Amino acid sequence: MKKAWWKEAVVYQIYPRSFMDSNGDGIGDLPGIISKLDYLKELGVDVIWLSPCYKSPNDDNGYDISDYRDIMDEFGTLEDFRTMLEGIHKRGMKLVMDLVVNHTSDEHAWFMESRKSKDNPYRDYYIWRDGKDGKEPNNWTSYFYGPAWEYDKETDQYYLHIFSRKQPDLNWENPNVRYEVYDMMKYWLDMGCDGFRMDVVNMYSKVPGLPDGKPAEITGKEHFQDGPRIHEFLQEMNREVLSKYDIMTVGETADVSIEEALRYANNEGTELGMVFQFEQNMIDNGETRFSYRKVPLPELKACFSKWQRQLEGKAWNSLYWTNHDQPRTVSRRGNDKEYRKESQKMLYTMLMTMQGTPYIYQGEEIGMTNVYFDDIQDYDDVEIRNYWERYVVNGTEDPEKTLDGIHFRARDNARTPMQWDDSENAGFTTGKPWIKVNPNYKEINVKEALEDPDSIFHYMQDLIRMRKANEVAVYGDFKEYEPENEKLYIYERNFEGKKLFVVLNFTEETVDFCVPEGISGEGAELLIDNYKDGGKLENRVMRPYEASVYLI
Ligand code: TEU
Ligand code: CA
Repeated sequence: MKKAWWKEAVVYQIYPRSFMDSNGDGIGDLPGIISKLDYLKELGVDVIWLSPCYKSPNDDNGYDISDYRDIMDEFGTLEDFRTMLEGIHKRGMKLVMDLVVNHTSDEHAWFMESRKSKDNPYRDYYIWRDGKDGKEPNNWTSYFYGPAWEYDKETDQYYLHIFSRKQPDLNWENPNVRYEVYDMMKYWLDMGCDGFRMDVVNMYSKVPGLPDGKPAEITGKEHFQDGPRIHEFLQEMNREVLSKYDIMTVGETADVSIEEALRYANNEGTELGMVFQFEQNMIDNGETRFSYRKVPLPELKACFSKWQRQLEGKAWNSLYWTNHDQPRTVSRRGNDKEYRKESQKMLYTMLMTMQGTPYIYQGEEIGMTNVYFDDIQDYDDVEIRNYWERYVVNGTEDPEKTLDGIHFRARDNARTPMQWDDSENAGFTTGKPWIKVNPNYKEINVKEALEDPDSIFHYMQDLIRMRKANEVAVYGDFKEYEPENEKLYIYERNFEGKKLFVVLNFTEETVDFCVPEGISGEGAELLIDNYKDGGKLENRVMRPYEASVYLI
């Protein structure tokens, strides 16, 4: 197992639009982040992953970039960026940028040129095709619904956009595109950035001929995910850029299989350092995007345990519960009412005691919950808006049922403003926030968490300290007990003669725990537990959402 600083790090993801507003326009910004760097240092995180802050018309909140080398007006200036980067480094932390190069904004200069004429030098920076029988070139559909093609009458052709129509896909077959991207990456790395999170990194390579896909909710995935040249492109990117810097890279690989993940995040370092698997997010899928199912614990455990065991010694896991595209963890996997604190602490005890790099999304450290807006107009996300338009307004879905699905799993659940204190707008802004603050900010906010010795925040600090003090928590192997147990997740980690033993109660019931064969509780040291009076390692009753970690 090769050691690396980014394997031992704990990452904190900031969604800048919702983190902290410094100038009262209701939108988070870089000076706002700068004002909170001491808070992040106090939490104990090592790396900040910053969601896109580049110039953007914000059709997809910054994931539609119109200038890769400058800062979005609403967030501030390049000067502010340099000040923030300096502030991060001065505190011994690192900054990982979000690389979004599967597509640009349609307001990017390259696309403005490309759409001018068929023989424009930038034409094949994008994917243009003639229609077929007066319709789109193939049957692919966008992640944001509707066809994945937009007709452009100027040149009587369609351009591909697997996301919104304002996010035209770049043509990675064109070496000019690839080398422009590599050049831009060096611009940020030479400025001192410490790596990249790579947006939809497994979608750059499309199957030649762009054949029709099997009809599905997102049609065509099989032809643009893990495409024929993706590993060639990433190995080229690695040779041209990544290998020249001591950086962290993590790929967002929607729907990736274990086999593919082992290629993207292999130990030889020929592509990326690690990837985000999506199996854990799809496990509670219903029949449609905004429907869901309750997941029996053995299924959830089987997913995490498989990724632990099958990457061990071959590749490195990312460990996360949520991000800016997922609902809040405590609402999805825990109990966001009477056991909000216990369950969130238990859930993050799991992340901090597995093999991989743990990611804490902003607000998770204080147990922020889903937002449950009753009025669909209160949601902002292009994905939600398009879905509602297509399947409720112009479709047959029952509004109540769809809204219930949105309450459970919509992306905006993670995008409501960070809750700093109990003053108006949770101290996020003195203006009108771009999206409403979760009404529970009066009870759930950083100020009360810092004052409460038993808060999730203080427990998260202890978890991070525990992980840093015990290499077995980082590099240990993974062995599960009682996989069929429907209430407890029990596993051990081993490294250089140390054994970590973890027992997690995923339910609001009291549950009997029996020490497994071969485990001796004698001399086991209780490292951390969310009830702070956890018992010895012996047969005992686990309380609701109780988490206990022992060093043997
Ligand atoms: O997400 C792409 C993606 O495949 C999943 O997150 C998911 O399918 C999508 O969010 C719709 O639910 C990345 C970014 O994380 C996301 O915020 C962007 O909207 C998207 O790419 C396009 O850049
Ligand atoms: Ca602002």
